[in-house]
Amino acid sequence: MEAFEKAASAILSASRIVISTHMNPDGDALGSMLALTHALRTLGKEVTPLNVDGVPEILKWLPGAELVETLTERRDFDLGIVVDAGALDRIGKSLLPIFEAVPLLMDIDHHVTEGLVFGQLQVLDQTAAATAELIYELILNLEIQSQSTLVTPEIASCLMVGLMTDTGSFRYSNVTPKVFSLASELQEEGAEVAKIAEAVYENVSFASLKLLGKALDSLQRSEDGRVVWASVSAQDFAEFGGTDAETEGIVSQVRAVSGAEIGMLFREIPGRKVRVSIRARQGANANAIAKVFDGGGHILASGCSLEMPLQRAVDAVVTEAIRQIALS
Ligand SMILES: [Mn+2]
Repeated sequence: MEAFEKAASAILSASRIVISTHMNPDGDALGSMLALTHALRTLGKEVTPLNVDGVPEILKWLPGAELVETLTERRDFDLGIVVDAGALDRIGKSLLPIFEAVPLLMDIDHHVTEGLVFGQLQVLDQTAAATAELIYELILNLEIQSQSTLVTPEIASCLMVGLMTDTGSFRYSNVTPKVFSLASELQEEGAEVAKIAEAVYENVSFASLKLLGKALDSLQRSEDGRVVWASVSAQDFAEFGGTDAETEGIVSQVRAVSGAEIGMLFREIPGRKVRVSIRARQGANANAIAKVFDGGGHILASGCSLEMPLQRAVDAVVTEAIRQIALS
């Protein structure tokens, strides 16, 4: 594919490269950014990996996580690369001026939304399950063009994290034969699957498990069982000292209830508003519910925020969800 070759030669011509990814970074965002950082450093490039929120506790073990900075004073970059971001502004306000100032900007992503594509060079493929898939291909192109060996066990591990997390451990509908081939290659290259899975999935904070308990205790469903929801109150957050990010995964457990077509999690962020995560099963539409409350996302995963007390927010969104699901 021509895009990979063009991207690889632009990288080889650059010497001071700044890389970033979306705020609240996940496994694919950081895994992709760090894999590329390792490869470019091997090529002798000066690389500055940035993330506005830094590395979350659960991903601190990633090889190279300590290299990630939240901001830099430098402005002498000759290439900027943004991976897995969806849109340029998702890298965060404070990093935006750096990337708007680079002479050459590259967008590498598997989220492709018309109108949100940016930069002069793009490596975009919405059929890719993870940005990690595209980074691997790019690194292979860099190997060919530079005639050097770049893929190390560290790079393989970083990419495996992206692949594993963006496919829900190879369970989602984005899993293609290519995903399994890539996983196989990465394991050959030294990615330690069991270690990675343990670090990602069996590494939860005490607070997050307590908050999960609170949420599950609050679990409710509509009369016909098609809408299921749970909530975490500001008081729960205060009691266990957990953060919003530590409740991120709860909503998928809510949707997992048999018969649930819509699963929702309400989080009362202390001193702020009520954040609602909405997940749909195939056939239902989470986005249509979120839109009513000025939110958005995808058909299967969306969200919105409401500025009102928790119980009122629950009542409003649940009523709307039940109304919509009855029509579907
Ligand atoms: Mn991704």
